[in-house]
Amino acid sequence: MEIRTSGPEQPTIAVRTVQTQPFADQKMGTSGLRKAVKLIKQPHYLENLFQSIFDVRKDNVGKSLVLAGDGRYWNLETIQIFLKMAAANGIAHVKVGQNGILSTPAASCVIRKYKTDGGILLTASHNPGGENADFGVKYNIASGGPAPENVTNAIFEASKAISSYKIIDAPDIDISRIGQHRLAEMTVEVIDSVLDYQELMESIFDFPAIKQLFQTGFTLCMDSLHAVTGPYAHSIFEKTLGAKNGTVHNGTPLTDFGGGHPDPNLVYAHDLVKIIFGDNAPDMGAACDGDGDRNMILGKKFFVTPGDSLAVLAANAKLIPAYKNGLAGVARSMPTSQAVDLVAQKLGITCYETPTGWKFFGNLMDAGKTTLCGEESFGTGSNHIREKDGLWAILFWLNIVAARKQSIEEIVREHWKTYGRNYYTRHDYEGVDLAQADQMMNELIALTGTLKGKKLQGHEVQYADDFAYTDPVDGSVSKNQGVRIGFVDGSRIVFRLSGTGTTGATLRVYVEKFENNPDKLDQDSQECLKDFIAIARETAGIKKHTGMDKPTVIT
Ligand code: VG1
Ligand code: CO
Repeated sequence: MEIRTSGPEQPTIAVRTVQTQPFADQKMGTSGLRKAVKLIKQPHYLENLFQSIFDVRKDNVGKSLVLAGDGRYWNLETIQIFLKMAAANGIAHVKVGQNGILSTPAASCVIRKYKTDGGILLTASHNPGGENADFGVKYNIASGGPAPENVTNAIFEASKAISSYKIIDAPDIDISRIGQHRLAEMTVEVIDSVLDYQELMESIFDFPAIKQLFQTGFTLCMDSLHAVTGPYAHSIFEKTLGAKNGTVHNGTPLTDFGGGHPDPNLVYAHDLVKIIFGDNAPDMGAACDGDGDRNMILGKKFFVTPGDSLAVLAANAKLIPAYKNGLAGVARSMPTSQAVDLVAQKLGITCYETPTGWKFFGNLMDAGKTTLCGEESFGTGSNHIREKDGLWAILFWLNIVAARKQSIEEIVREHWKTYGRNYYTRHDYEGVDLAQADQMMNELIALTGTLKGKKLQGHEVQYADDFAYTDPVDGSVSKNQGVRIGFVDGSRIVFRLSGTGTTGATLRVYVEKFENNPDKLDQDSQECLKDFIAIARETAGIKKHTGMDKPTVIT
């Protein structure tokens, strides 16, 4: 096949078909494919993956795609490979963020706004970046959301059978300047990374009220962790909303995120935590992850758990212009705290419980069944796009604070008084031997059938199962989504293995306990949950299988 470039005087650009061998490990996990950079760099590795995606899409000729990235190491090289392969596969138009920067929520926004046929997101999200760290590829469909399991499974099957890929030989495209370029018959449009996304935020929230809040002296410390949200945060908070210069910390995206873990939690966002719990702390602290879809919310010397955050957003949604008429429903991933369920009950709306991973919310939002969604892993979002959205969550909180004229701590404490408090923690055991981790999960699954009615350290088990989900919209079934043990007193333990790691296995243990005694709303979470943490360790044989006495990360 030959493709002619625009002018008749231009030489024809030949599509080169390159012979290749399949890689056996291109199965996407919870959110895209994540691998160590050194694996991604193997000859033909990314090309095989991209061709598998094009082959599964089938319909490529004349179509348009969005190409996004979080700025990590190997993004720029990958962008050039992808563009040349897109041109060779007949794609007509690719929108790429300037310098390759386009956050995951911004990509979802652009896909939807311009009705493109999907997008490729070059990110390993919260995983560290750099030459000796991780790289990743997410594939989103035309709805703007992550490809569902049937699509990622098909991509995996294609990747195991691939024998060749298509690419054109052409000079690299300059993506540092906004504007249009030609690549054979394809147009490459370099777009402003922030513009479309910021416009969407302005259409959802009461920007004048938030501006007013900053004018009255409210202070925010936003830590972008040297990842993708820096340019967005500078533009939205400092330039548009009038927060003082210096509000945004670590706002320049770096290929290695400054050597840190771009994961917004109390462990990895330690600099922000120090500021928030130090002297002269700002009124609010916030952070986002590598690709901008996660958020952490802090008040002055106060941490808001992701489960509480989701519940507070749901309870206060009517204060936000875009949600003033109420919510269609809410949804949370299974391990996420049940705090939002209580709000849904009071609002008289349905709360859906899905497996871990944002892709499971897509159908619910498309079908108009849910407006807000959230995960315990610092992910919150709504039907404004089809990804979780870190800056959106921060703006939501700012808008609530502006409307209620109360501090973040006051808002959360009032929430607990009304609904009770769901004490919550997640314990991660990282770097576990893969075979041991599988064996532990299998033993747990076998145990589930025997636990009902039994007392574990004095607490009676109400149910125990291996969570399976039937999508209420398309009927698809997802099995083995984690083991849950529920107790008669409403407490809950969940075990599952991570699907985003790149070395060994990571066991996640989620522990939750409900408390509505007004005198017991101010306990330390780890202390309050210690019985159930001990039950979890004992029941799963964590020490035996992992050799670890304590988790590597507690959130
Ligand atoms: C983790 C989180 C999950 C989240 C996923 C992608 O998955 O637990 O809630 O959707 O990361 O987030 P796992 O399988 O490792 O538990 V992101 O911001 O890294 O794309
Ligand atoms: Co992310």
